[in-house]
Amino acid sequence: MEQTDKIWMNGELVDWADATVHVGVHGLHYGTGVFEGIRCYETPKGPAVFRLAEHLQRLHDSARLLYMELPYTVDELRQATHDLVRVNGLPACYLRPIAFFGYGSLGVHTRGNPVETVIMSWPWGAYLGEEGLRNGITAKISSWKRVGANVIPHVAKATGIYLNSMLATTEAQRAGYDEGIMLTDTGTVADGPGENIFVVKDGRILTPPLSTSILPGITRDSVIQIAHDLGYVVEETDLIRADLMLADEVFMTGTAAEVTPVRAVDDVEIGVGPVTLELQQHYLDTVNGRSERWSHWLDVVELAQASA
Ligand code: PPE
Repeated sequence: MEQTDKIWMNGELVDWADATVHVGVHGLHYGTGVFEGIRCYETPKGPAVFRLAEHLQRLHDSARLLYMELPYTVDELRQATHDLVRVNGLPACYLRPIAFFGYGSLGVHTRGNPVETVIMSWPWGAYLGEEGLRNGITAKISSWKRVGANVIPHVAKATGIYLNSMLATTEAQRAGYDEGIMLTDTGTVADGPGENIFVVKDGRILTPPLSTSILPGITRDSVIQIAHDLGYVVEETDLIRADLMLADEVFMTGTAAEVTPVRAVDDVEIGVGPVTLELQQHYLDTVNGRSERWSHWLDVVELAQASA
């Protein structure tokens, strides 16, 4: 991670090196936190954060599912994000809001622990590599199942859930693949460790429904809307492993991964297809401010405004 100047922490902009906590914080011991991954892009209008309010609303929803009360409203966090982007002066960056139960008492109950709220920002390139973005990645069906809806609420982007993702991605990479794909307990396709999954078959675009233990991805939602607007039929439907292998195209979406083609699943070559590349182009044109069609998703940061 590339160090930047400031980190927003509990209402203040502090130096990168000073944004520290005690080893006794609850979130470290039990994974009791919620977070977001957001990208700010360099656009002709200045730095613009993609669907910032939606990401911050999801942070609030995640907190609610963990019985956690966030001390800041969506609007306060939006202002904080703008301040951070301004003060760090990066044309483009990845933003990582995180809220977790802090230092107070241990024991799995969260009672007595304050909620710490932090936003970090740093430059983050292509998640699955520039080469992956262009020519596609390889994926392996993970032997680790996606956490079920009644295990941990998968709708929450909760830090503890990411042990599930860490196992899947580590297993896949140790076996020589770029990424893992997780199935549910009943064997339908869920999502990647940090991405949602789409299949293109006979001109239609298919993706697992929200009930399939997936994170309700904001990139997923954006790509569905873009595809609809371009005239594609998009179906949210259960997919099985064979649907991936027999697909015309497979791709993954995520804030970090953007729209990344999957060129092979379990060593079955699928290749990179035209629908994926068309959606990827529209997505990248939108986030980088090169296209007006979906420009309402960009939250432009006014650089002239003084920091709060
Ligand atoms: N599923 C999972 C499990 C997931 O973590 C992400 C985001 C998505 C789907 C896509 O969601 P969205 O970003 O709203 O389109 N993963 C974030 C964190 C990745 C990481 O390694 O950290 C991200 O892409 O920022």
